[in-house]
Amino acid sequence: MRIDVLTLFPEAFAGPLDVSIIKRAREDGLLDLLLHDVRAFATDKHRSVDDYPFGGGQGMVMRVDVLDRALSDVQEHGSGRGLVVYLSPQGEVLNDRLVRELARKDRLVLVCGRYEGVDERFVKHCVDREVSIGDYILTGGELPAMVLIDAVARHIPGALGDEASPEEESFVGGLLEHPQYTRPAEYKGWTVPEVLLSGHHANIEKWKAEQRLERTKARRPDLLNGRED
Ligand code: 4GX
Repeated sequence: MRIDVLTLFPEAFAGPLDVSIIKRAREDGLLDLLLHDVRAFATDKHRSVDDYPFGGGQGMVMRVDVLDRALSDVQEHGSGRGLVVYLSPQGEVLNDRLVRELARKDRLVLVCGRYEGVDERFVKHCVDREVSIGDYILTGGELPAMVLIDAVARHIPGALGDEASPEEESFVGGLLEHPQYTRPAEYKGWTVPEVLLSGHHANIEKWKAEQRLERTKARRPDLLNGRED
């Protein structure tokens, strides 16, 4: 999978995507991540990428012409235009279903906004999906883009290695995970549920299923109401 990111802060992406599973997926050629500096597509002498909002109001808005040039240039390279995703609090909220849908694409182009957002004409004419990572406001779309990249990359076949499969994890059955324990079996008098030490596999599976259901009821009853949000 190829992911292109349009951002004013390409340097923000160094670090989080250079460790662990994502690092290995990139090294193995499963994930081709390309960062593009939007400011490189500014044409005036001040290299301006934003301007005052028509109709007034606080803050600045990212210019449609600069973003459109940046996107067109990126789309001229590589194969296919890719699915263009704009990260914003106005988008549909990211969940496991949407992550899997995006993971099936050959190419994604992620657009990160700063300031008060981007000119709506860019969203209307150039963006395929507007996606939010949750109902809170961040200072830009870079962290949301990194969250999306991380969540999607785990679903690229081979990215988790041979041992793990995303099919065996939380949300696959629409439920939360059961609690996990490891050695030592007792620490400061803190014990592990007896059943997990019993070696009785049928009882263990029954206990895990009960825990998943009870936790979901207690913590995320919304997940039980007809699947998804
Ligand atoms: N999930 N942000 C976008 C710029 C902006 C401001 C106003 C549209 C309207 C966010 C989120 C998020 C911060 C990214 C503001 N865009 N993105 N940015 N939550 O908070 O995705």
